[in-house]
Amino acid sequence: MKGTVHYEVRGNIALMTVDNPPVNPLSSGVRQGLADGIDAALADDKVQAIVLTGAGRAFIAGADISEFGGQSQGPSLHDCLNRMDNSKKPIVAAINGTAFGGGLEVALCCHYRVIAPGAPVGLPEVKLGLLPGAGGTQRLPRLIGAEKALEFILSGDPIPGPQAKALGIADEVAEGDIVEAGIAFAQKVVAEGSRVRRIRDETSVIEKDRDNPEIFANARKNAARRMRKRFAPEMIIQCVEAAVNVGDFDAGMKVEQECFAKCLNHPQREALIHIFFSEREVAKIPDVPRDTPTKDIQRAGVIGCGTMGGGISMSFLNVGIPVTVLELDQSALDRGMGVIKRNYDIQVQRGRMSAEEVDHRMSLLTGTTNYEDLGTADVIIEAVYENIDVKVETFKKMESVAKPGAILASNTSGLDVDKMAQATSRPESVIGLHFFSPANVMRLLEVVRGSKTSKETIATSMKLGRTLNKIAVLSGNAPGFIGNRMLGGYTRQAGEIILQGATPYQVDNVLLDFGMPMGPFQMNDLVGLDLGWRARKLSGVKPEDVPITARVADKLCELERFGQKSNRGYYIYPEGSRAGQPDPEVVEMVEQTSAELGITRREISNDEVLKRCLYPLINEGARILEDGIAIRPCDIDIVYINGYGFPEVTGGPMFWADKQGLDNILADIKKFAEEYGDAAWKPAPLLERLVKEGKNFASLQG
Ligand code: 3H9
Repeated sequence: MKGTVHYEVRGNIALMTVDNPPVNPLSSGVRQGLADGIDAALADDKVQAIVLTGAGRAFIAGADISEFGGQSQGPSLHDCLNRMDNSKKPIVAAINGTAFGGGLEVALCCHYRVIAPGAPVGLPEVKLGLLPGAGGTQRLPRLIGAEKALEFILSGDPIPGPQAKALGIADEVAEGDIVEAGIAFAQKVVAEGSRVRRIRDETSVIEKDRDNPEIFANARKNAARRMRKRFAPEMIIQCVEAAVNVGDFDAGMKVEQECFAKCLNHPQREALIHIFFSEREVAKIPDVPRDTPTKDIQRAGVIGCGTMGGGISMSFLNVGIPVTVLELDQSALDRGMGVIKRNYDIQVQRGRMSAEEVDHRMSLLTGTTNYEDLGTADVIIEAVYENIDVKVETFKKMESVAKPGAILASNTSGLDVDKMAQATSRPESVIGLHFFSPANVMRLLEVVRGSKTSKETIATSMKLGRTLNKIAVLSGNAPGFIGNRMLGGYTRQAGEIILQGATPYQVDNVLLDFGMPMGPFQMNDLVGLDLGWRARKLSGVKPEDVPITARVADKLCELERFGQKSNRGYYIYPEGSRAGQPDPEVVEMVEQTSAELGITRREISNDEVLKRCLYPLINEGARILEDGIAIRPCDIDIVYINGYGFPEVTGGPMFWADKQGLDNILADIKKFAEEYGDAAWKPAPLLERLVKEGKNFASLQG
């Protein structure tokens, strides 16, 4: 059995300490220890009260997530909670550190809660596709009211100790030794007559909520907007509704258990827990051990203060790391720094940041037009024009001013990092740090190792990702790395499908319905259709040589329909709106283009649209694994979810592929190869091998 609970009696107090490193989840051994400890304390006449705390940095991080979906041993958590509920001796939770999920629910089952100021409490189950299934949906509304409870449970976000006290979740915030504070609190309760305050018996707060159905209507409205396609939020709302309207605690618990079981058995739960573990897995690099020395990054240099350079600078400023940003001339520098300031000012207008905080962040930013000023930076990231010659020249200049040991990084989205490294005499310090736009918001950081990048540079870059509150995924150095390499087939297929019979709106709707934040044509409108069109014009591509999938976009550009920036592209955007409306003229233009190309249009089913857009991602993903560009399938999942908006509830493209059945996918790919040509639809050898061996991508996780 995993984990334990230490039991000791100090005078008239039984002290129980949960010990299951590193974060004390409620594994089987912990549940057994809780049950045994409570029994022992209740049986011991010397003991008048019980104090429950955690060893190390956590109180209890919740249920043991790795146990879900399998057989669990020992007593259930509900057995433990029933023992606590029935205790005639007061139980005080001394919340020393993280109390999440089932951990907070255990604390809510205690009769009193003393909390350390730095201890975060939260009910993050919704993020795992679950709900607080150990009484959280029933006890919390009784304590803080349905509205606040719903907000807290549906956000899944933690709050620190003092806020927990203000909200009514904790009785006391205690500085210093939390165990001593817990014991002192317990002694006080004993001295005052050992009142046992069970939250399950409180009714006054929920009675007030009973006449207010608006609370639930609002929660449903917000959940539909913020958690599109999620299963758990509605279940959570139903449980809290039951707490308020059913009134009887045990009947409410029954509703909670039924809803919890539905969540547990829902495919979203498995997918979201896959993501939880994958996010931790991607930090593990087989040939770069955890104890690899890392450099301290105290100052950053950024070359280029356009959209990417500005966003990258903000990522550093946001975590208090000073930045020197370089532009070629003063006016570009002023413009770029002005945009950064404006972005922060918008945060102030929205009430998300104080003016003082903006001043502080801006005070950490220094602008320059002189490369020498980058000499004090521990990492220099270039974010110049995406052209290998320009990048190589930039790396020569970077190396001439960078201090010894500084990391020299490129924000390229797919160019050869080794070519840049070769332009310097310190290729071991060169690495790709591919931020995604807007860089100050997007969570993904693709870290690209060149053939000579040192382990220290890799380990430092992965750690830097965490410091910047990003999720860093390591990629090998090959065109397009992981993310952009996979994207090619997706956008090409979307372009072909509209020429064969679908409209751009059908394609977008299918992908929106799948859960993508936007479809490929909405994405094109956002990025700007003119980028490719201008590049083709500049390099003198003849109209007949334009790829057929770019023909419609080029025609739109000839009409100055560049996308959102000109209020017209594939969609029409009413002034000031980012919600595009379909345009029959575009449909006509697409049909005319098909006719010009001699393509007979036909009805294309939504199912075919989805498969033809997504299967190229899977097929290329298999190649990326085979080439060793991504370490594991889960690395690809994390890239796609955090960089490209692939719906979290699917678990990412490779996890989703396993669920569809790789044999089904391969059969469709072969069918598409027959219909549309081998070149685009050649099955990846790894996909064929896995199907032949009856295996899936998960079997490669190791
Ligand atoms: C629940 O409670 C349901 C109940 O309502 C109902 C039950 C009936 N289980 O994140 P870290 C592992 S649902 C198993 O790197 P940090 C993690 O995988 C649960 N393992 O550390 C990692 O392993 P490895 C609700 C867990 O300091 C190691 O611990 N609770 C669990 O950055 C260190 O984790 C949650 O959703 C777990 N519950 O962050 C909380 N938690 O080293 C989930 C962690 O092998 N956990 N591990 O890669 C967290 O949010 C963070 O881990 C935490 C620590 C903030 C606690």
